[in-house]
Amino acid sequence: MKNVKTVMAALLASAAMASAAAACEVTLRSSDTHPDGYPTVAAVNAMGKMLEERTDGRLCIEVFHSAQLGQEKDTIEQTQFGVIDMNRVSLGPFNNIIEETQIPSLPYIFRSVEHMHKVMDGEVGQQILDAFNDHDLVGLAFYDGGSRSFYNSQKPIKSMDDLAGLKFRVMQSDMFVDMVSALGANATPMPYGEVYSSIQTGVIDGAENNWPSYDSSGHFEVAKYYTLDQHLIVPEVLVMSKTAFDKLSAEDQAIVRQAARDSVPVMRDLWAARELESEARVREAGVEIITDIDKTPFIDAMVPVYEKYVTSPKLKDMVARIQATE
Ligand code: GTR
Repeated sequence: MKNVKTVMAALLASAAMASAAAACEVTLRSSDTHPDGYPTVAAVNAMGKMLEERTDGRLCIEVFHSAQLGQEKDTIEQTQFGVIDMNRVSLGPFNNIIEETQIPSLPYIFRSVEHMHKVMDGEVGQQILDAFNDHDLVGLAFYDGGSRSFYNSQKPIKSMDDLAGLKFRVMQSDMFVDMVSALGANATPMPYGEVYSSIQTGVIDGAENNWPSYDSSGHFEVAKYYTLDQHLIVPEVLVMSKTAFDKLSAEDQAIVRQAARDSVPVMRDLWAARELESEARVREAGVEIITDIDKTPFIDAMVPVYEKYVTSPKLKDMVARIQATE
C-alpha cells in the first residue's frame, strides 16, 4: 500500500521532469491502475490534449498509469485529500463510500452495454456524478468497462453449481462480496495488483473482469477458464479532487467538464476495438471460454443482493428508472 509520502515523492519527481519539458501552467496529475495505451489511459491523455489546446496551455494532464500512485482504494482517498488531482477508477471501489454508485454496480441491472450507455448518459448518470460533490470529489464522466465474468484456475464453470466452494477475488465493495456469496462461492476483496500472484500461489482460485483487463493483467495466464456469465456491467468513472477543481477559474472548470465529456466517445471507440483485440489474444493463448451458459439462475440468485442494498426510496427509484429505460 502506498502512503502519502510515496505518492508525493512520485509526483514531485515527475513534476521536476514535466516543468523542464512542458510549458503548462497547471499540470493535473491523474491516476490509473492500467498500463500505458489501455483505453482509459489513452482517453484521459486525449482529454489532456483537448485541455491544453482549449486553455492555450494553462491546463495539462499527466496520467500516472500502471498504479504508480497506488491501488484504487488508496488513490481514491488521496484524491479526496487533494494529493492526487484526478482519478480514473471503476465505480466498484466507490460502493462503500457513495451509495448511489451501488446502483449501476448491481449485478444484471443493465440488459446490455447500450442500455448502460443510455442510463449513464441520462438523468440517472447525472444524479450519480452529482453525488460525488458531497465527498470532496467532482464527478466528470463515465467510461466503459465492458461486462465482467468469472475466470478461475481450477475448472470450466458451466453452471452456477460449479461455482460452489471456489474462492474469487472481488473489488473492494461489500456488495460484490455478497454477490459472490449469493452465487454459492467465496469472495475475497483485494486490490487489483495482488490478484495475479494470489491466483498463482493458490490463495484464491480466480477473479472476475472484462476482456481487456483479463488480457492486460495477464490473469489469463494463471486462470485459464473464463465463463461469460456477464454478471456486471460496471461503468468506470473519471473524478477530480474538489481541492484541485476549486482552484480553477469558472471558465477553466467549464472547459475541464466539457473536455471530460468529449473524451467519452474517444474512449468508447478505443474500448470497442480493445475488447475485440483482447478477446482474440486470449483465445489465441488457449484459454477455455465457456459461452453457453444459462444466466437465469445467476439472475435469480441476485434477489437477496437487491434486497440488502436497494433499501431507501431514493435507491429504489433509481433502480425503477433504470429498468424503465428502453
Ligand atoms: C478493471 C477496471 C479497473 C479496476 C479493475 C479491478 O476492469 O478498469 O478500474 O477496477 O477492473 O478489478 O480492480
